[in-house]
Parts: sequence; C-alpha cells; structure tokens
Amino acid sequence: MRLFVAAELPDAMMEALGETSALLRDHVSGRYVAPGSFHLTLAFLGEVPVARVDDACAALDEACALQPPIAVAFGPLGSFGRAHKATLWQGFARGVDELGGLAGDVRESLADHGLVYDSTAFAPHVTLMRRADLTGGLLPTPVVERGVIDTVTLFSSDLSGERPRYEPVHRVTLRWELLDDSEGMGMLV
Ligand code: 2AM
Repeated sequence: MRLFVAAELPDAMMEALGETSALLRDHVSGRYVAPGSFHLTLAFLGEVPVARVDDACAALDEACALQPPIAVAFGPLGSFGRAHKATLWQGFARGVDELGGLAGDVRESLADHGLVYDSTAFAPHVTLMRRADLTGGLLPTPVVERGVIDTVTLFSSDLSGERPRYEPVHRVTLRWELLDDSEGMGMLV
C-alpha cells in the first residue's frame, strides 16, 4: 500500500487554495491537483506492506500525542524543479517552525517503528500543480488565508487511475494542551 502522512487544512484554507488554483489556470499550463486533494505532506513512506500499516498508525498516534494544533497562514507561491516542468506550490508565512517540528516528530516516530520514509528535507508546501510551465513570466498573487491545523492523517495513495486518489487510512486530531500544575501534573484536555 502506498502511504504518506499529511496535515489536512481547514475548510477556509482549502477554499482559498481552490481560488488560487483557479487563478493559476489562466496563467500556467500543467497538471492541476484536484481541489479536494490539497494536503501538506509531512512524510512520504511509499510502498508499505499491509501488515505494517498498523505500525504506521501507531507511529502517527505517538508523534501527535503531545502536539497542539498549529496556527498557520499562507505566504507566497513557490516552485521546485525546472521552469518548464516545475512543481508549483503554496507556501506558508506562519507556522513554518511548528510544522517543521511536527514533521520531525512524525519522521522520528516512523523510524522508531522501523518504517522507512523519503528523508528529503521538509519544506512546508501544498502542491497546486505538477509539470507546470513557468517560462511565461509572473505568477498571480495567491489568495491568502490563515487557520489552524488540527488534523494529521495517514493517507493511502492510488495511482492506478487518471488522477491520484488519496484516501484517509488513519486520522489523528491534535488537541490543545492545558498544563494544570496545581498538582504538579500535566493534564491533556
Ligand atoms: P508533494 O506534497 O510535494 O506534492 C503523495 O504522493 C504526496 O507525497 C504528494 O503530495 C507528494 O509530494 C508527497 N511526496 C513526498 N515525497 C515523495 C516522493 N518521493 N514520491 C512521491 N510523492 C512524494
């Protein structure tokens, strides 16, 4: 089973990404990510034997157990790769360090469970388009939105169809951590 771990974005941010994607269609040719599929990848595992999926779920639970929700805001657009065949993405202006911490914890936990992932350095982004031709010049200004990330999900990825199909396998909800020191003990609510 092809797996990856990603943060899901709140509805208002998904809508903003859809609007930015629609703006891009007038300027750039390439393969657009379907609006319902936008996500922020934290770790890419690739093919994992079905018998190891429970380990991946446990790794995610453990990595997120003490992780509070993360306030984020979109920043500028960015790209990876060559200008005529680029990956075009929405970047973040707020929450970058916290997202980096979460990605690090998720990756460490996967490793503790003996699971292998793509160790390419984490750079928080939401891919909007692949094989984008950026040789035409300026990109439009993205629709800026802010919000709170509180869902981290293990997704399966099915590449057999015309477009990738992502299905949630296991969802973890991040909780605000309240420290109650009256008894010298930390308490999660
Ligand atoms: P992306 O976030 O940059 O688009 C499922 O394939 C998701 O995992 C995609 O969103 C993809 O990248 C991300 N991903 C990260 N590393 C990958 C890799 N080595 N191969 C395929 N997808 C990868």
